[in-house]
Amino acid sequence: MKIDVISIFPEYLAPLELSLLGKAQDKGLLEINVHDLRVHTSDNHHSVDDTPYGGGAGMVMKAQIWGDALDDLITDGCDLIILTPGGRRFNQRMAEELSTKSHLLFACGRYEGIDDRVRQHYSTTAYSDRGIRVHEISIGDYVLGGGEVASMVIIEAVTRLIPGVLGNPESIVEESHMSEGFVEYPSFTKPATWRDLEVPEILLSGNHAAIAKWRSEAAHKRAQDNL
Ligand code: JCK
Repeated sequence: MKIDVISIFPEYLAPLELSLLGKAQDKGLLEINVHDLRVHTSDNHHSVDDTPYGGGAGMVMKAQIWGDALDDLITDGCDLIILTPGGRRFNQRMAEELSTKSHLLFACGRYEGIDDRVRQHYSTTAYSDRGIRVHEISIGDYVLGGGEVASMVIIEAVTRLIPGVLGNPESIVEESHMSEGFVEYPSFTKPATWRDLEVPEILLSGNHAAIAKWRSEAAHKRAQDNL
């Protein structure tokens, strides 16, 4: 999978080069490239934003600069992901779907976001005929300062589903069964007693059917408590 990320703060995306994802890139399973939006500015001040038509607070990122940046990176069949607080809420199902794609292109805005004509332009048939799909995604109901952290969240959730990127394909299968109605059982490791707290005895029994039943019940109890 190839991933491109465009931002005015490319150094914000530095963690993508580290650890798990760094190794997947060394193995050739993944190629992540981060791009500085400001290389597409032509004025002395390298400005990427301007005041909003219709008035109101804050600034809006200019369509022309984003168009130039995206034109350089967009490919046939790619998925363009625009992070925005009003987008479709990201979930595990969307992560699974995106993990099957060959090229993801992330547009990380700042300020009040990107001139909407950028989304409109890349959503036209000229692009859909080339297999290019545009997604507006939000990672949750809270307001961030920009799309950078959101894109890292999505990249982490998506790339760990690519075969060979995560060490443990068994846990992926387990999670895919979970992805509707999200349930998770509590986990324990040695020692069996810690600060007077005991590991549930059933987990030491070796009775795999009983353990599976206990975990399912514990998971559903926890899911209820989260409502
Ligand atoms: C991308 C700029 C900052 C802040 C204006 C918001 C009413 C618009 C996100 N889950 C998520 N939360 N926030 C983001 C996100 C925020 C972004 C950008 C993603 C680009 N900003 C910003 C405030 C507003 N309003 C509600 C008016 C943008 C994701 N993914």
